[in-house]
Amino acid sequence: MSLTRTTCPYCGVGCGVLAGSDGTIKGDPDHPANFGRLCSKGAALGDTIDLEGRLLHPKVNGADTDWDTALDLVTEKFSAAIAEHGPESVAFYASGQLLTEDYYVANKLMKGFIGAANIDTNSRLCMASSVAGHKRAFGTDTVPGTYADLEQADLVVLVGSNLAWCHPVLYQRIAAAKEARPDMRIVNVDPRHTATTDLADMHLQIAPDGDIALFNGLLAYLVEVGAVDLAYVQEHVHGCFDAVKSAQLGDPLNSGLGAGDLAAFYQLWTQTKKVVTIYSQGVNQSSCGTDKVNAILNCHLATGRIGRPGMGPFSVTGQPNAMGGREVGGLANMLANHLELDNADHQHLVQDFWDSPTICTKPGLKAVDLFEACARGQIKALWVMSTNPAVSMPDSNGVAAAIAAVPFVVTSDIMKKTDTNNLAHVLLPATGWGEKDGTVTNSERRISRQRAFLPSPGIARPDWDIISDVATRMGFGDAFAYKKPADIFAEYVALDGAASHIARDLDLSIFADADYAKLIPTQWPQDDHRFFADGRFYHPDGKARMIAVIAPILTKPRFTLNTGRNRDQWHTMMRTGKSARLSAHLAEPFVEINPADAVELGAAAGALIEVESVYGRTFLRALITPGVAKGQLFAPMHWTRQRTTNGTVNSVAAPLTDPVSGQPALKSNAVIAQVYKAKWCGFLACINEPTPQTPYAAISPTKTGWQVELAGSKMPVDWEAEARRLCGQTGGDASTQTDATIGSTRIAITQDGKITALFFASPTPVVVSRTAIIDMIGTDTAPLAALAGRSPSDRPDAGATVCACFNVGRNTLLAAVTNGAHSVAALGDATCAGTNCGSCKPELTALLAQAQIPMAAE
Ligand SMILES: Nc1nc2c(c(=O)[nH]1)N[C@H]1C(S)=C(S)[C@@H](COP(=O)(O)OP(=O)(O)OC[C@H]3O[C@@H](n4cnc5c(=O)[nH]c(N)nc54)[C@H](O)[C@@H]3O)O[C@H]1N2
Ligand SMILES: Nc1nc2c(c(=O)[nH]1)N[C@H]1C(S)=C(S)[C@@H](COP(=O)(O)OP(=O)(O)OC[C@H]3O[C@@H](n4cnc5c(=O)[nH]c(N)nc54)[C@H](O)[C@@H]3O)O[C@H]1N2
Ligand code: SF4
Ligand SMILES: [Mo]
Repeated sequence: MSLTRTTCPYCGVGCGVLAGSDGTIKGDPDHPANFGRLCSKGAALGDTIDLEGRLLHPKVNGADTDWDTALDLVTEKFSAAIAEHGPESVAFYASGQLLTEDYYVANKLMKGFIGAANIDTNSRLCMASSVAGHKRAFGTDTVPGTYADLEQADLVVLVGSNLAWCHPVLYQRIAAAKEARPDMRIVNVDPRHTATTDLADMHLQIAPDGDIALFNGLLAYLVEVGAVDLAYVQEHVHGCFDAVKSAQLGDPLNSGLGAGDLAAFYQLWTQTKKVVTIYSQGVNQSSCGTDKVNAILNCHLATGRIGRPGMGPFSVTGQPNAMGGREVGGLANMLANHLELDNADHQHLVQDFWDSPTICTKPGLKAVDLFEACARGQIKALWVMSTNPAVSMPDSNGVAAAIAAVPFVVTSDIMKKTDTNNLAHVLLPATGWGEKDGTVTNSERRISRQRAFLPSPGIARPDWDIISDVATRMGFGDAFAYKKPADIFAEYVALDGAASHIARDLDLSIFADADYAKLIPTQWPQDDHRFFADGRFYHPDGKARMIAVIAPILTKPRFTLNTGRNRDQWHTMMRTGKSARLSAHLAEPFVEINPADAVELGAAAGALIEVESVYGRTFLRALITPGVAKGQLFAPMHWTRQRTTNGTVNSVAAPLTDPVSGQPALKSNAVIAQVYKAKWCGFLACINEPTPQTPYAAISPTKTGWQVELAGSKMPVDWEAEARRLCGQTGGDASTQTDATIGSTRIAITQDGKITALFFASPTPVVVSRTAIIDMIGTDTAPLAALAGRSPSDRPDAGATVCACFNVGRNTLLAAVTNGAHSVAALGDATCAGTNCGSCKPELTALLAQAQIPMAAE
């Protein structure tokens, strides 16, 4: 089988992948991001490339149609809206998961040909505060360092980043560096304990949004102990030391940390020259996100610890092409190629280069404002590309209603059924990963190729091609006559050349003569380049700016809902949700809650918690853990209306934004919480895809079909009818067992001697081994034995999946620990767990720690 060299479509680490059309997936040993490593999501890419659920034909109002019909309609509606209401009456909402070529073309059409800047992207929810912070400090949106810096640092500070789960291969590179150099120190700044915390020497369990107080305190400390690099600052930086001296920047104790923790951290930081600060959504997704970024950058600038080996701030990008989107100017307040939207010279340059009839001269609507404009009726035609805002935006029910209010909505997606597609008039089938060609830029500015290794399914077309076709139908054919992605990439590089006289960081000249087909992963401006080593920044005077940022006064609602990610799911699960092995890691939306709060609410383990805000409510399974502090809750963002009833987290998230960047504060939502008093709870495993309508349900695929967790508010009159309705099975035999004393019901449905559904209901959360039940679906286990809920003795219950690559469950691992496997390596030898992608290693470490507590006490 010949393998194609391509790049992983998930996170911003940008790992190289060798992929085959038979689903073979291997880490590319030659790719400088991962040197052959992959994480669980990357390793499971082969599970997600089937055509199940794919959108294969354009649809207009729900019916399949041909491209001409669909695109003529899109063109007519957009053109009519522009003619009647002006260019600002239409909008694109794009994505950091588009390839650079797709993104470039979408931006060009909107800004140069439609003539408005109403193109914003999900990067607004992701990187906008980093972009704004970079620009304020450096004059450009520049990530100064490279991945090698993370390995060369003596101190890595992770702020608001769960690297172990969200950038697993970078995490593994740091973990390996620490193993090789045990003196390396790692500090984790996060209000909760995460898988990343396990690697840290110091966990600063900060109050939500306590970051500015923490880093302002560090800056004050640096001044106090004389650790500021005066020569560097004198030469290269406009400081904010007056503000520091006047103590205007606030009290570090407002970070929520104790004086001892603060002192230990400040000393460590000051004494260690080689410091890298990695930060992510705990910083960006905040109502003071841009200020947080600058509070961090201030400390690096004050000490000249930037742009040198093993030193610097490092904003890790989330999506595979978050960085590429920033380069081509995909946000509503950027132009293209790091050129300024509000600079007349830049406008003219881009307009001349594009030879376009017009050019936008003022910023467009940022994501939250954009959907509010939709709700107000201001947007007459909206095109959503490669993102699922009806789930991923805060106040997602409000956003869904806003989209529904737009007279004409188009989506381009690879999947048929998404929460956003359900609101659109026209669905356009895009080719997905493995089927399309283009480039992506990762967190260290490295441009890599994605290459096709599968045929295009149905009549799906690449995003750049769909957008160019609409541009052509709008009358702009000459400017969009691309035959292939290489043409677009060449134009993007040429625009950079045309702007080379304008002082910017972006420099693509290394790609000027590149052979696109053979392009190897290359950093701009060149490999291993670090910015600012020479102390030259991009403000007109060449100096960086420290910004005096004031720590906010923190309010304390009864509960602060923090949100984020699971190890094995990607955003709204449109791809990872297809994989049974990825879904086995955490199969249900949950909320982490502190034990003291659980007691206060009267929530036992496994209870459903109803979390409510002024925007909506959601039901989440209680995961009681001291890892979250009292008064805080944490829930993952992944579940959609496709996979749950009432389990979507953004239905309660507030659309509050950072005033500078417009990024929503998705990490701290004021909510109230109470136990949801269900009349009954249920668990169903079955072969058919279930269609629950209970107040709470969460569906996920299993290796034998589907599983559903349920909760109902009304006792069904007929349990068998309820079970049959849930799993959509009218035929076959049903065996029912009831236990009147505890009010439980168990039903097995068999067809032709095989078990097709097993249903369990009781007044309290169902206690039954999920893996054992799932394993019995499709087998000829006797119904009564199956209803006993235990694995047949020849198939021991493996427990919840920990290692997704080899499907190793918790019980199997605990058995191996009992049998003497007392290290991660020994567990790997005994069970294979952790020996492929290594993403579960933090959990193996935690499991060993837990399992050995009783032994240590003996
Ligand atoms: N498995 C997986 N990996 C992914 C993704 C995915 O969906 N799944 N998505 C990708 C994308 S697009 C992105 S943007 C990245 C996100 O990667 P990360 O930012 O690492 O992930 P999150 O879980 O969103 O949030 C990180 C942490 O911020 C903490 N936090 C919350 N509030 C605060 C605060 O006030 N201060 C501090 N210091 N910390 C706080 C949270 O507790 C959380 O642990 O992941 C990328 N990688
Ligand atoms: N509460 C909360 N909400 C959050 C976050 C959080 O931490 N907490 N994080 C935010 C962040 S950082 C991000 S990045 C967003 C992500 O949120 P979204 O971008 O909305 O989530 P995805 O599920 O990645 O959506 C991608 C869509 O594109 C489709 N798709 C995949 N490949 C292609 C392709 O090649 N072409 C086209 N046209 N479509 C394709 C997929 O099927 C899917 O429908 O969520 C944000 N929302
Ligand atoms: S770390 Fe995992 S998800 Fe991220 S690029 Fe690498 S393999 Fe893909
Ligand atoms: Mo993101």
